[in-house]
Amino acid sequence: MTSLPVIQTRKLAERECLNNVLLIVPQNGYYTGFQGLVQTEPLGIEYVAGAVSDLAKNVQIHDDRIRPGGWRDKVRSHPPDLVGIGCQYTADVPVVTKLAREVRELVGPDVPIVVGGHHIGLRPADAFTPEISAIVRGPGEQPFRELVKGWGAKRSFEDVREIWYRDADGQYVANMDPIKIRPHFKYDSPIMNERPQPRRDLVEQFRDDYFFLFYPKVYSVETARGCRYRCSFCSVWNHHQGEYLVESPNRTVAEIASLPSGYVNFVDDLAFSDIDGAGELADELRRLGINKRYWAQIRADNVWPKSVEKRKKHQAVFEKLAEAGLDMVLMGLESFDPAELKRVNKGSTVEQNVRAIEFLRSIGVKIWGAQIVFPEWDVADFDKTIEMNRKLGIEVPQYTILTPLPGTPDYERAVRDGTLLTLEPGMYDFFHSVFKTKLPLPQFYTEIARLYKETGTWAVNADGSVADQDLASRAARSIFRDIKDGRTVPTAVRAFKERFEVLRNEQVHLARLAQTALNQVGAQALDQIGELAALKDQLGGRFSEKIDEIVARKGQVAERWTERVDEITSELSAKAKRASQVLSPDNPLLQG
Ligand code: B12
Ligand code: SF4
Repeated sequence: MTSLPVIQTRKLAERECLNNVLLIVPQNGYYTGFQGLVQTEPLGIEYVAGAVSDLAKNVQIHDDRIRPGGWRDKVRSHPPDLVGIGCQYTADVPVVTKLAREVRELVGPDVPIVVGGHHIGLRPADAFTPEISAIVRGPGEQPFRELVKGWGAKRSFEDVREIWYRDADGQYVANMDPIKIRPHFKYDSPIMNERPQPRRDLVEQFRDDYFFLFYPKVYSVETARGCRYRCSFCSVWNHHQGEYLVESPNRTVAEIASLPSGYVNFVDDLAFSDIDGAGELADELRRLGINKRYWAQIRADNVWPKSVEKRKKHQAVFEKLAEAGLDMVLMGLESFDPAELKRVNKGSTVEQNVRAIEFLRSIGVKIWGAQIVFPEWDVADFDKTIEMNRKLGIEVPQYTILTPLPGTPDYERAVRDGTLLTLEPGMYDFFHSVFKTKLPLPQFYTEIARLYKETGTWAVNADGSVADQDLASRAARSIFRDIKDGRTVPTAVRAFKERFEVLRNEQVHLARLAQTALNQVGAQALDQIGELAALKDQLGGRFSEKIDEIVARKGQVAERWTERVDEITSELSAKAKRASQVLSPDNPLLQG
């Protein structure tokens, strides 16, 4: 038996200073989207727990996505000295602030409630509520450790860096320098190598409910943090202040080898960018005979660099990764239109997208193609996207509406230009448009459902025929192999197919979106009327009467939109019912 590398982590040797720390993963703030397809372990919170394990007698994680309200039992059994809540997604804000209120009621006024995670570090003001005591920015291990120490020693957060905290007067104090983008890229990074191990043991109680697509009980692994690129819609590089740090392949291999699951997903925003390290990782996985399958997020230009020499080298590494078990990659394709790629500062080309897909296909790696739906799109743009996805045979297409996330240049620009329809965090879920759309909103949302319906591995045309027989057979063979090798079971595959229906069903899209979409439809219509009113003077007397009339009918317009959404929702509901009869989950491509 070949020996495994040892994971080198920082030796923690401080004295315990608190009895109980409780960390809570909030329920999901999303209405519809990928949460139905993927529910993975909360790796970020597990790292945070790992960072304070020597400082508290008892650290607990409660995953409220799996057992809503179960944190109350944990509070009662081990009254916490400090509570941490994650706020990863912008859309989670309403859930997190409500949860903080409920926790405050139960724990009383003297227990600090700390919120951390991707979104909240970039727009902390969302958590400036009376119940929340402090907010952590960026990677949480170090600041949270300092928070626990500060509270244990002095009942004070004054000396803790990278946080906002409430002082004695109830004012929020920012204990940090402004975000500074440092283009610091480090492979075999000591910071990464020495970070504590994630406390997976604390979420084992929820493991049966974690899944990734149709793989049950999947484990997540992080090998890198941050990104070297600067896409204008992406908040990752601000969260990490421009750094890109990769751990040693040894640490990754040791961690993977310690996991019991047959499927592992790398959570890195940018995996395998350290191409030599990726090569070593593949070699080690093969040398040790670790037989697992992997999912990772990559860029097309890492598979298809422009220079021929580089391309040869990179592709040789991807071939080795495929042999070592690389199963599927999420590729940030964003668009098949050069102007749109430029607009989002992607830095890769349409040709690279296409060539990378073709190459990966040739070595048996499946594609999860992440694409942006732009608010200016017309029906023809949706048609073009469907055509491209079918032509390229993208197995798992992901279409999300261009959303200016807090902490991105897109957001700053939109705020500056006043182009946002809403600042309501719940609407920043990638399935609502927060920009004005060219198509009327209900039609825009229906078109998005059509994208999902007419593309992808599980794409079945409205008449029940398979959209792409070749793709479907390939997917079926691959699933069959996963079942044979014990990575998944038929019930998990069936459950996934049922959940996937959500994305393809206009009824679900519209019904779930109707409530909130209405506000937007209203806002959009009112906005247009507002613009018209502003034009009044310029247009002169002839039109001014007409405009006055229209403005007076503002309220009625919003009302009519409401009726129209209702009409469309019920029309589609009937259609979806007919479609679902054809699309029985037991009519699988699996038999192929
Ligand atoms: C992997 C990933 C996925 C995977 C999930 C697989 C998985 N294993 O989780 C997939 C592709 C399925 C996915 C889906 C989605 N994702 Co995602 N995803 C990520 C990604 C790349 C990594 C998350 C991760 O595990 N990181 C590794 C851990 C170690 O880091 P961390 O979670 O950030 O935790 C650290 C800190 O945040 C902090 N921290 C975290 N929690 C807490 C709590 C406390 C108390 C404290 C003190 C600190 C703290 O300390 C941690 C350790 O350093 C992030 C990007 C990112 N860098 O965060 C995006 C990201 C979180 N996802 C994002 C989005 C939008 C989505 C989707 C909505 C996409 C879509 N349109 O459907 C869906 C939603 C899924 C859902 N509802 O659950 C956005 C969120 C943006 C936002 N502001 O809302 C991010 C930030 C990427 C981006 N910029 O676009 N995602
Ligand atoms: S979208 Fe991907 S490549 Fe672009 S900055 Fe974000 S993580 Fe990096």
